[in-house]
Amino acid sequence: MIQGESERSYVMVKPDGVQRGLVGEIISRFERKGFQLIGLKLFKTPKELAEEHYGELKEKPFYGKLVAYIISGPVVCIALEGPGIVASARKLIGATNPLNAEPGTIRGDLGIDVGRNVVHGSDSPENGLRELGLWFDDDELIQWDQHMTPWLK
Ligand code: FUP
Repeated sequence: MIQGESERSYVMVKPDGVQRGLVGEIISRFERKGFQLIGLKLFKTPKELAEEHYGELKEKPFYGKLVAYIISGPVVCIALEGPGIVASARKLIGATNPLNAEPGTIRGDLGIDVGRNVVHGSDSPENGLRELGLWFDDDELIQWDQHMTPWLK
């Protein structure tokens, strides 16, 4: 994948979020915060990719159900860049279990089920790069300095 100086995170609207019509709401929260979109697509996940993405959780009892859920419908893959993006995106997303997530966070506002928790966000800068490499091809990511419109400078 394309390497840059700034931190990157892989955020994903999970199948429940797509089916419930929450894509715009979720992308909007990251845009309004000020993070830069560098990649975006609606995507039907191959099973092998879902298994690799959640490889660290292979031994967990919920792993099979988790993979089945992620491939149950299209997801929206979101690549974001900005200073401190990984930790900040995790704050905007909220706790893994939506019942424990603070109001004002995406999961806190929009979910009730840990097995249908609407959105994913990378948990470390290293995983941000790893996951972006899994979900995006190099040529799907934008380097904004080359494309930035003058009125935003
Ligand atoms: P998070 O980083 O918040 O996505 O949480 P984890 O990496 O610990 O878990 C990955 C996904 O596994 C969660 F998004 C939801 C699912 N999960 C369950 O289904 N049951 C659990 O008890 C814990 C996590």
